[in-house]
Amino acid sequence: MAAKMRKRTARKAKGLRPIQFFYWPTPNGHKIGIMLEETGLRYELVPVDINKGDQFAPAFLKISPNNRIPAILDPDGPGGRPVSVFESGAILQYLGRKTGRFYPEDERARIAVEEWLFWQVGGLGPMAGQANHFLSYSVEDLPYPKKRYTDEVHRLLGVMNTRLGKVTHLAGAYSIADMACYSWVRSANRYQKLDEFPNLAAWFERLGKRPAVQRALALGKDLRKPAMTEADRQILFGQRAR
Ligand SMILES: N[C@@H](CCC(=O)N[C@@H](CS)C(=O)NCC(=O)O)C(=O)O
Repeated sequence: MAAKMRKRTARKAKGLRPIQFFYWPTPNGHKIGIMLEETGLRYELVPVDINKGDQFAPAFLKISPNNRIPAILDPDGPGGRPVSVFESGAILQYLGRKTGRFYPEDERARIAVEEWLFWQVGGLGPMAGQANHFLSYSVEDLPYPKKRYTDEVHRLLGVMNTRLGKVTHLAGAYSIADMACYSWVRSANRYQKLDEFPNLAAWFERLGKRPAVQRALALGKDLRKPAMTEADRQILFGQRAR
């Protein structure tokens, strides 16, 4: 894995030793890129090529037992000792606590952030992921799952739109909840126009103008592949317990 995972210093800024960011340019990867860029923490990008099976390397599984990116390894974790974190929501919360930014300490404000963060990791992400799968990756054209998941994404975008009619950001102030949702709205926007969700469209445009968001989306540009091959498909789909 070490050979495959090229380490690069993505951004030199404040902080102690760089956080290792186990990454691939996907919506779940972008979320953490946005938080790292927003906070200015020092980090190294460690590409995990999920199309080639890097996510099954034993060294990576020690950090991320679910064989999924993103994950981080912070050499300066609690007590000054290294700590690794997997699951994007847990990573965002950890980085929010570590920096004291985008994750308020006030209990009511924190509850609002967590509501929308968990709403993303338990709802918008999985549903939009399944919609993507059946629209773009399934070899069979299956109308029922396509409709089921795109309907659910549509419903969820409507929930966001209603919320964003009352507040400028999901939890009031810009937070890790917005960062988590942004890349999945971006992904859904490939097949779902946002015109019918004006509050959501305005939020999406506002976030897209943030320099940190733009830097995060540009990360790993050279890693992206034009199209999925049959070999990639064999690795990514049909996984069962090992
Ligand atoms: N619940 C996880 C989901 C992470 C996830 O699904 N990551 C995908 C890329 S977006 C992945 O690593 N896929 C590799 C695979 O399917 O083997 C999180 O929020 O971190």
